[in-house]
Amino acid sequence: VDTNSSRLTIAIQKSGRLSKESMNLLQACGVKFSLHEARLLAHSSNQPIDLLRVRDDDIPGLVMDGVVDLGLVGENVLEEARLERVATKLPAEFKRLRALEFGACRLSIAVPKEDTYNGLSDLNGKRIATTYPYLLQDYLQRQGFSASTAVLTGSVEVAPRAGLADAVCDLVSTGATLEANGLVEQDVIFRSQAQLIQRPEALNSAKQALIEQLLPRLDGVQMARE
Ligand code: PRT
Ligand code: ZN
Repeated sequence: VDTNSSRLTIAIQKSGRLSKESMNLLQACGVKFSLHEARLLAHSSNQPIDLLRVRDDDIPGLVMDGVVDLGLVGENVLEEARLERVATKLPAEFKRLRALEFGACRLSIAVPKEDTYNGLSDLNGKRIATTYPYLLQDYLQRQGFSASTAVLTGSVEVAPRAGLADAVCDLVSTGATLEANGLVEQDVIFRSQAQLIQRPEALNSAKQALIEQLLPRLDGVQMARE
């Protein structure tokens, strides 16, 4: 990827909950693609735009390091990456262009339904399984509590039953997954939706002009969907 070129590079999730809506939104903004499923990079056929299709977890870093110009990613992944990069002294700056109207979910603390729960103080000194240790610890610290974390990148909801943790801090949309695993949602610690972000340094004038042409279209598309 050459970010000095006049082609605008946009990172989107390759396959997952945000992929389809990310592609649909770009297409609705008049950016045409013919996707070869396996390809990392897809060139637009009608605009000087390239799509980089990666795991969602890679998108914040690619934007913050200036490897790509724009990224579409969930606020949860974005804020987790930002906190981690601040803690590890990596570049953590970016520009937020728009909140996007998809990918809505919340990050919540949930406990086994047979456990009584009167608030976060009940988890003091206990262990919480999560994929988002920085968001969780940031929240606990701000609330004045402390708990240890068990970091799992998948199957968080089975951790209490497996004896790995006392509670979970996981993404929820309908609540069906928690319910199916005998967990009760207690505290919402973070609300999320997809975001359009830009790398921190100014772009060359060709790219800047392209963005200024895309944003009003995006606003129009989002307005029409409301
Ligand atoms: O492979 P890659 O790393 O790119 O994908 P991924 O598996 O990490 O992410 P993916 O595709 O599952 O989710 C991408 C983004 O979608 C998340 O980072 C959120 O911003 C957003 N999103 C919205 C969700 C959900 N809703 C959601 N419900 N991400 C995950 N879930 C999971 C949740 O973890 C739990 O397992 O769905 C389950 C709960 O759903 P309900 O409906 O049962 O409550
Ligand atoms: Zn991911």
